[in-house]
Amino acid sequence: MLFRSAVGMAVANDMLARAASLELAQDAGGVLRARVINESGHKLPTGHIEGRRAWVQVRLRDADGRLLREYGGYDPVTAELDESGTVVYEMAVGLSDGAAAATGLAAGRTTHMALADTVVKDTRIPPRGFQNSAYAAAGAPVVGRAYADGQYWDDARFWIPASAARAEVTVYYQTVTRHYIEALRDGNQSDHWGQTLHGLWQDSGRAAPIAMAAGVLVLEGFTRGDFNGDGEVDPQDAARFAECLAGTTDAESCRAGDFDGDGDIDCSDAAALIAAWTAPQPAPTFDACRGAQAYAIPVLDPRWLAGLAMALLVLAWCGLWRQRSPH
Ligand SMILES: [Ca+2]
Ligand SMILES: [Ca+2]
Repeated sequence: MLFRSAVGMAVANDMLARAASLELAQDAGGVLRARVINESGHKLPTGHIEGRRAWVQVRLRDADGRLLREYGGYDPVTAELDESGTVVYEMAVGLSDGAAAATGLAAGRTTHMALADTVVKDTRIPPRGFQNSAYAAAGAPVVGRAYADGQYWDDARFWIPASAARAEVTVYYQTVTRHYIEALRDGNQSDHWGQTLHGLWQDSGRAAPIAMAAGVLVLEGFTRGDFNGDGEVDPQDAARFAECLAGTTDAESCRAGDFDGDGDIDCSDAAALIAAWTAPQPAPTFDACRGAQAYAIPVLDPRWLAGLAMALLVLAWCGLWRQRSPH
């Protein structure tokens, strides 16, 4: 029995390893691009909803091997995944407003699959031959990520610290999440099976993630803010940056303009882009940041100056009075 189980796991792991492949590249401006390719004949990952997920884990190290930054970190003790900064490929269902009104439950994501009537998230990577309209018509639309017709891969983009020399990337698959197992346990009020399932999950490694694909990329130097990779921070980059600042383009494609690496494009990045300007043309100004930049610089309001002068006069007068008063 143990032998058959081990063989079954080996076969499953082998299938997982053949279901995805990974291509790594360094884009301009300090951006790592991890292309996860679906090599299977169905969405990746497939199987029962709410239970399974896959994600990209990235470790960026300096020349001495020190870990500078991690995306998609997973804690095997708590079975918690840090979803910020990475892409999680999964499907989630939920209740529409109508279903919520009919059941008295909250609208939105749920683990009560029998009550769900809507897809609130489906970021899974489509297979070859994918057509948005056909999948939507079949009740399996993409939700929360964009895949063009015919696209059977995903490009996940990650911000690279300036001193990073090497990127280690792994695509992980997990059979079931802690959240889902706990929902099953807590939702079972009639017998022991919820608790028993939870115990089995605990005793078998909490559904430890399995590596589907992995790769390493040696990183090269770059100029932050240089979206088009011509070595200059110039008007073309400024135009691209302005789109990112306005939020009219997807955030992941704006990583090259994220000077402080906090995951967004804002006026502090705009100030850094102006400081990094190398083109002969005058550095740009960004209308959206005029107020913010003025706010960032201490304003010498005439009323403040008058108040300060008054305070100094009073202090000086007090000092003088003390000196002259008899002890
Ligand atoms: Ca450029
Ligand atoms: Ca930023």
